[in-house]
Amino acid sequence: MHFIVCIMLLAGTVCYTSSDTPPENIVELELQLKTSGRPPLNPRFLSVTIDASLASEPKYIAFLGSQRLITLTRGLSPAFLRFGGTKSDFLFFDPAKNSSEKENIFWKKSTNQELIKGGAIPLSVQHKLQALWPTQEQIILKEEFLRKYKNSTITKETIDLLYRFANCSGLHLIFGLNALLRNVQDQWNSSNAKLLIDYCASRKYNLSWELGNEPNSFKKKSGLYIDGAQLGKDFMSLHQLLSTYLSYKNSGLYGPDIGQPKKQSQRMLTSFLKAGGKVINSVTWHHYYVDGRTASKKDFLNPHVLDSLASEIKTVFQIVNQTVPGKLVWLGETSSAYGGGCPGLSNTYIDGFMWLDKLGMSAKLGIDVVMRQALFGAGSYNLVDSDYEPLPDYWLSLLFKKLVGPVVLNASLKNSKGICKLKIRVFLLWAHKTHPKYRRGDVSVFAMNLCNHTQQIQLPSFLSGKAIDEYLLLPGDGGLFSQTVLLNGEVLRMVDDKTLPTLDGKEKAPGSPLLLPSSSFGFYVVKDAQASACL
Ligand SMILES: *[C@@H]1O[C@H](CO)[C@@H](O)[C@H](O)[C@H]1NC(C)=O
Ligand SMILES: *[C@@H]1O[C@H](CO)[C@@H](O)[C@H](O)[C@H]1NC(C)=O
Ligand SMILES: *[C@@H]1O[C@H](CO)[C@@H](O)[C@H](O)[C@H]1NC(C)=O
Ligand SMILES: *[C@@H]1O[C@H](CO)[C@@H](O)[C@H](O)[C@H]1NC(C)=O
Ligand SMILES: *[C@@H]1O[C@H](CO)[C@@H](O)[C@H](O)[C@H]1NC(C)=O
Ligand SMILES: *[C@@H]1O[C@H](CO)[C@@H](O)[C@H](O)[C@H]1NC(C)=O
Ligand SMILES: CC(=O)N[C@H]1CO[C@H](CO)[C@@H](O)[C@@H]1O
Repeated sequence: MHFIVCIMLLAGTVCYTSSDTPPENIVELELQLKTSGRPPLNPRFLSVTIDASLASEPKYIAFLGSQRLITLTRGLSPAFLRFGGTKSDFLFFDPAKNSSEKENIFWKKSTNQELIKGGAIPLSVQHKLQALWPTQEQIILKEEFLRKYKNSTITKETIDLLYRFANCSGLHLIFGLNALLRNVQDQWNSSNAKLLIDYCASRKYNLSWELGNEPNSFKKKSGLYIDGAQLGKDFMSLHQLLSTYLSYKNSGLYGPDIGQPKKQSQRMLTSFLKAGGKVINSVTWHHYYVDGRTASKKDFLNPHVLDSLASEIKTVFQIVNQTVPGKLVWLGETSSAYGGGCPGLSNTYIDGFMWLDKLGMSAKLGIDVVMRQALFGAGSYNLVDSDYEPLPDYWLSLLFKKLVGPVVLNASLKNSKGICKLKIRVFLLWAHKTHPKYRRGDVSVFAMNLCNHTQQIQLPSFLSGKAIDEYLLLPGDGGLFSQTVLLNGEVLRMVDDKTLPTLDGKEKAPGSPLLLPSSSFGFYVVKDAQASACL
């Protein structure tokens, strides 16, 4: 069959016939309709975190009272909301203290209570918090930089506001308990955790638990060394404590939130899992590609940096396989760059390459949940900035939620070559069967082009008669460093504080070419691909 395809580029129009040798840039995607062998994705596969540093000063937790933030977060439901991070090991719960009274310079005593009851943060309070925030953010980042952490007190209102935020957003809260409260024999002292759990139980809060953050670096952060076997025992005692509550005897318990699996962390993870692995529901570890203080634009576009995740995933699976085979594995905290992210990179369009690649690779390699550090808060790796503006990674996450999963299929590229070989990254999943527009048998493909020229993705011939919805993302003004993103040419933005935009695909006539411009992300839903029939 001969048909003419014309591609309109800024430089002019290029035409070729389908039976000609393909243009040099053509990338043929060989769709293999086989499962990748991994179990279906967790419905909460893409999840988010709030760093515990947001509660360093009690008043800032009121940021979470924003209707706008709740609307944005609800878009990502179902998901987990992990409250944790280094600071969680420096938080002390004081049930007798009223935070609002101490903070009362501009804060009406009743504000928190109103928030908890379902009100939204008053605009005047929000603006005051935002005006104070840059100073607070510097304090938080400095603590991290110096690895010197002050203890902070959290109150019942902290818990209430956090829980209310998760509950209103449709997210399941995971609370990271302080593991650095220790008895003389170095065992975990659970008395403060018990007060906190008592309080949550009294409010009938439904949540899950973690204990400690990156225990491999406790020594650097606090001077205290705790070995993996001891931490395993501590998890056993937390599990024992939870089993005494009707509300929590079946609640989730996740850990040990180990850092990057370098040698020492690998040993710690192994001894932890041997001692306490049987009481956890999933094994959590953390991953960052680069150091936010030194990372460059090149790193964010480097396929070898992206590929480094695969070997770390394999390392963790090997350890899990040898100690607690079959246990689920989560990326319990993860982002592009550690140290709060890389300003100008982690909060712009360019971060999407690391984020989308991580989602695709984690899905392919069997990770059950990926928790993005962070949804909101200090640093530059957040999905939503402190003016409550959703950043490009937010929109990528939203599209992923709406279009992707739960069955992961095997995608691979035939005949990609040259300098672009590693730079076109393609992943394939079953379309979300809960998306109103799509149904079982539809297939989602998502791809990114790190190369500096347009690539064409060609579906195998047996799919050439299928209709396709294309969702093409390109940066807004500012190119790779843009804080906005275009979906099929339109800037994505909220309609109002209560409404997200509808994400519409562009229907492509069967057989029309899929062009993936340089630095773009593409999601394609191939309708009626009959994936189920082929499995
Ligand atoms: C996925 O496809 C690639 C390339 O065709 C192949 O090497 C690999 O074994 C496949 N994986 C699975 C799990 O089928
Ligand atoms: C804290 O506030 C609550 C409600 O406003 C009040 O009942 C309680 O006595 C206060 N506690 C302290 C220690 O002031
Ligand atoms: C645990 O901590 C509490 C509060 O700091 C303290 O009263 C208690 O004695 C500690 N328990 C042990 C066994 O050290
Ligand atoms: C608590 O939340 C989990 C996760 O959403 C859910 O599976 C469970 O049924 C809930 N438990 C109760 C008692 O509502
Ligand atoms: C798990 O370990 C067993 C035996 O040690 C090995 O045969 C199997 O291939 C491993 N599986 C994975 C996923 O590493
Ligand atoms: C694309 O990138 C390669 C190497 O990174 C470079 O050699 C080539 O000149 C670039 N092409 C364009 C059109 O910018
Ligand atoms: C404890 C609590 O506040 N739970 C609420 C969470 O949200 C659902 C509705 O989305 C309510 O029904 C629960 O009461």
